[in-house]
Amino acid sequence: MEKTLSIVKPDGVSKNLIGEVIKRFEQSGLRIAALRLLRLSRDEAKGFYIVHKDRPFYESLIIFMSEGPIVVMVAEGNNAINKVREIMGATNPKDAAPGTIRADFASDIEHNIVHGSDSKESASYEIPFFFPSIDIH
Ligand code: 3AN
Repeated sequence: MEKTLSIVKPDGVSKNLIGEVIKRFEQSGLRIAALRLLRLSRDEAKGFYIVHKDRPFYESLIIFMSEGPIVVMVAEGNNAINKVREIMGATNPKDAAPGTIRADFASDIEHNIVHGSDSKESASYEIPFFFPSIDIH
């Protein structure tokens, strides 16, 4: 069993897609092991995306990710990290496979509805960023 951190980003929450994202995860056999709705401060968003600090889109990403509430969750299952990334689709919705969340709902490469950890290493930073182990069930 593997765990991954997923986020319904501010655009996903404002488009009423919280249930849609969770439904797709659950229907693929993943189990939701932890769940919260919260709003990131600017500093928290910077900390979460610290790996991107030197990328040209970093500042814009921080503004976007702190502009409204998000839903953060831990999804668990076989091959959960890759499974969530398959359900999300490619970062740029123009490249996302038909039927993926980003192909169906994302407006552009930045406003792309969902986040999912991209490796075991990322998941092991991102899960405890939001959830102490006592809150993962
Ligand atoms: P993914 O979310 O598919 O793992 P990352 O980790 O490369 O993609 O990027 C993190 C987030 O940064 C993306 N979800 C997106 O919101 C934003 N982002 C990535 N690349 C760009 C870009 N070229 N221009 C603007 N925003 C970007």
